Amino acid sequence: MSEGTILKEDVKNELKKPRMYKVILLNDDYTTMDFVVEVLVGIFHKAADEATRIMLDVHEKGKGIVGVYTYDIASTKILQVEGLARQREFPLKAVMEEE
Ligand code: TYC
Repeated sequence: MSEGTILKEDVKNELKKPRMYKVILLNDDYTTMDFVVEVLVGIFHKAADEATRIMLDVHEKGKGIVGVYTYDIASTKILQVEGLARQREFPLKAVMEEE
């Protein structure tokens, strides 16, 4: 079926709530605290104080939820984290989990 075809299912799905995905940030020993805060502000649009709180929580507990998004938004943010981390040579990772 071509991508442009609108199926009855699509119409029905649009009336339902979309599936939502938690983006979870993982701790590691090498990424700097400043870079994690930069990611939380730049990619996840957190205020600086909230970004610092989330970063410290992930640092202490090993992982933490950064936000809840639709599939496309969650996957895009994870790719953006991966791209920025690779550029700066940090091993920082984020994963997603259906709510
Ligand atoms: N644990 C890192 C450090 O001590 C900081 C850090 C926090 C790294 C959160 C990743 O998701 C992370 N420099």
